[in-house]
Amino acid sequence: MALMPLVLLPQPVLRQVAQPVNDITDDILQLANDMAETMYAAPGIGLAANQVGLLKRVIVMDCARDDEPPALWKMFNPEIIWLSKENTKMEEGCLSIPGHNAEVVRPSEVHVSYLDIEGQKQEMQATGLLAACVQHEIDHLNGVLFLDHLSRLKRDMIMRKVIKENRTQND
Ligand code: K1U
Ligand code: ZN
Repeated sequence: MALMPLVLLPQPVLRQVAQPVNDITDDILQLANDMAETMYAAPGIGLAANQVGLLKRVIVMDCARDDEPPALWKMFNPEIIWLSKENTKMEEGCLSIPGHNAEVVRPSEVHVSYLDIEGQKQEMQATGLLAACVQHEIDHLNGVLFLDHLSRLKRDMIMRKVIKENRTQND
């Protein structure tokens, strides 16, 4: 297992579309394991391959609370197949935009199809934090960031702060 460096905004890979995984090879399984280790170390509750610089449709998530056993999801080629009409507003963060959380409105419930670690097609249904997280991670695979769900005013405010922080770090 290995920790992978996280890609931060404004790296272009965060705006690119990841490509489907053809086979669940040992290399792809190793990538998912390394991503899970990186997510836990961050710490975070989800991670998409774009965030470690790879354009492959792989995500990992664990939205278990501290008082619950770990619930690690490894998903390959995840696809949203159903979205509820009802929406929920939830605070989101992003490991690629550290320190800039915001409230995001998304469908409250989703159904997702994906390949599991054995290459078998599976479906999951998610509500609450897991629903927000799986949508956030699938967005990453499509080059979409939670900022894109905010008003232009809020998005521009965060972008200005990120640019300022990057300038200060490079001074
Ligand atoms: O994809 C990412 O950038 C990871 C992101 C996922 C996410 C968080 C909140 C709502 C939707 C999606 C994070 O994990 S940010 C860090 C975070 O949420 C967290 C960190 C420590 C403890 C608990 C949560
Ligand atoms: Zn993110």
